[in-house]
Amino acid sequence: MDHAADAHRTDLMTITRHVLNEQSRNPESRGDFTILLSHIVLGCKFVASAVNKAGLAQLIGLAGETNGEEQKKLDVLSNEVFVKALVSSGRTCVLVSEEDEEATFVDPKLRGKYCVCFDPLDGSSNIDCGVSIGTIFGIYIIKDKDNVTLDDVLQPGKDMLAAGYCMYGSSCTLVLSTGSGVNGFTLDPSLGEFILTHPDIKIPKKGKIYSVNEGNAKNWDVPVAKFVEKCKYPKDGSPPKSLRYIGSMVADVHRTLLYGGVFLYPADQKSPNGKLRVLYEVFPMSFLMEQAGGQSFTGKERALDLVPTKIHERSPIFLGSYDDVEEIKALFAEHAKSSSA
Ligand code: AFP
Repeated sequence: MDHAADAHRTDLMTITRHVLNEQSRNPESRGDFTILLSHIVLGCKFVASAVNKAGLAQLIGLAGETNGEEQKKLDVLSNEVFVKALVSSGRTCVLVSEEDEEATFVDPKLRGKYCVCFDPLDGSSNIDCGVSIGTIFGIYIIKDKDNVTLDDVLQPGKDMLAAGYCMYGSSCTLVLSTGSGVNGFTLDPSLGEFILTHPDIKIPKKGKIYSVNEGNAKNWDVPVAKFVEKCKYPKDGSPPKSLRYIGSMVADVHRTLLYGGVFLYPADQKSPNGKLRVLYEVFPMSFLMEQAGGQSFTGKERALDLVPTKIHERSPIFLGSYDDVEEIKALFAEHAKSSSA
């Protein structure tokens, strides 16, 4: 009998156990973060289950059957689940959700020290064709929970305490960083627990894939067009890169993290700030990339240095393998130099 394998199977590293281990290294830790995370995990499990049933619900016409109410759209439902889970954790004081125009300030009686920015169901336009979608979140600490204002939310990404995403795909995977590397956990449906399956994820230094919506090429700026041209027709004798684009950020970033390469949603002539949102798309994914050894760039600066001025602000983004992002940075620098000459 293989005792080592057997011990492994009976000694499961669940996400809660993992985070407790990490927190125990901090003598000031009171378990608040672990409690907050367990509420996020609950939201993810709920959404995973709802996403799994989505196709079925439509096919057998569950909509509106029970009490005459319209069946809620999945993104609206997911938002409600996360807001309720986060508020009831007693550990949050302000929430920013992609679904809500305004930030939610938690009732003072239920307040804790954390701010959570999240997109409850990113990529939701892909639901009806069964493509992987996900929840993205970033977590900050607020200095004074009793006097919290919107300014406390508009912090640069580098001040983030933790970030992660949960991908609802062929398996349900939660990727998390609390600032000391990146770990991936897969939901074991028979246990209802996220188990550590991808410890200490490191993105390859250079990748063979680029990921971008090429339908926007007509409006691209010069450095973006040059980069994509280099991917297709490299002049240094290297093989061309493969193009992969799902159109669901969590899925595209997850592949980039595991296989390497670069994901870009640039600014263009039509959308000078790109499409993706700073607080709950750009920052969490940039935090994870840096923690995994990659880079993230806006076309002007390190993405995590950005200081947002509005909660739903957008920013262009280039993230992925260190060397690939370095190449993009060089093209932007070269372009800036030639335009100022
Ligand atoms: P939806 O949530 O509307 O599907 O948008 C998804 C998203 O915000 C992000 O997940 C994708 O990376 C990006 O938009 C795709 O945008 P394009 O459809 O313009 O390529």
